[in-house]
Amino acid sequence: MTLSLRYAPEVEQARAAGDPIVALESTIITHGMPYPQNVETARQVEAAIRENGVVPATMAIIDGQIHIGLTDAELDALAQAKDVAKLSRADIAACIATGGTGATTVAATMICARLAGISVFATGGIGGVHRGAEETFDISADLQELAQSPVTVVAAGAKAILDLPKTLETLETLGVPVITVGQDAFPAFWSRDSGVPAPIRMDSPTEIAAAHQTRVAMGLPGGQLVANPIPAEAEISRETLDPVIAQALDEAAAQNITAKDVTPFLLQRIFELTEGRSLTANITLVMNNARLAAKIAREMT
Ligand code: PSU
Ligand code: MN
Repeated sequence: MTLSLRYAPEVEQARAAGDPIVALESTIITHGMPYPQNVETARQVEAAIRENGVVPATMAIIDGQIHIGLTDAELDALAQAKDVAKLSRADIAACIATGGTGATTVAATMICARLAGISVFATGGIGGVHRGAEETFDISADLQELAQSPVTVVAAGAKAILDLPKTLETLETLGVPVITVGQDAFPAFWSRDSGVPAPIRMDSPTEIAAAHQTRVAMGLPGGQLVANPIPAEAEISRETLDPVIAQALDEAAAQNITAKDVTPFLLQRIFELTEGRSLTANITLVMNNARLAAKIAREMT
């Protein structure tokens, strides 16, 4: 059988012209932010990529079709839809085969990007090893995907809802380069410094693009995680967030939230408990990642 990919018009044009493209995920829209800030942010992120001379391609599965880039109407419909499936590596093929609709996580977006030949992807934060994983075995499929699909993923690190040292250990075991930008410490999403050192530091998009292309030339499978710290003026300190995260984790345990529901539940509770401050920071860091991803994509073409 052959897979049919449905390209948005501007993505189709960019492909024909050999222009750079940056992939974007859709779970951040459906499960990561409330409406209408989710669609407003998605539009701003796409605009920031275009301003840098690059074409954005937001991924989603709609009625069983892999969409590489969404029209504005599709983006809006997805942002307003209720009970959209959250698709990772394990569920994306079943959704396509049964004609379903769903949003792509980091892992599923990397799979779509690979199919479309797109090498750079911007998002907010990646999934990782959850706190208490030694009991629950809850480790995001995003980590395995980074070991398999040749996509450079630009994120603001990983949230402190995760176990960051275990996340970095797992990435090392999987052979995934973790590159911080402009500092030595691994960033913790809303905070610039997680207190954990990162393995590699690079200060320019040129170096990051070269590192990606070197892996490809060597035949090494998998991508890279680029950890780009949130801009200082938007950061929320760890002291402010630690009790909020602790409360959200306690509530998740008390309410027996498990599996795919854990990350969306925690994000929603942290949004509520910070009275929206976490969302403002989230929007700023995604925009910052989009701009860096666009620069890396330009270096690769
Ligand atoms: N982390 C965030 N924001 C998000 C997500 C993670 O800071 O929106 C989403 C991404 O789509 C990521 C997914 O791929 O959650 C990870 O889910 P899980 O932990 O269930 O693998
Ligand atoms: Mn999980």
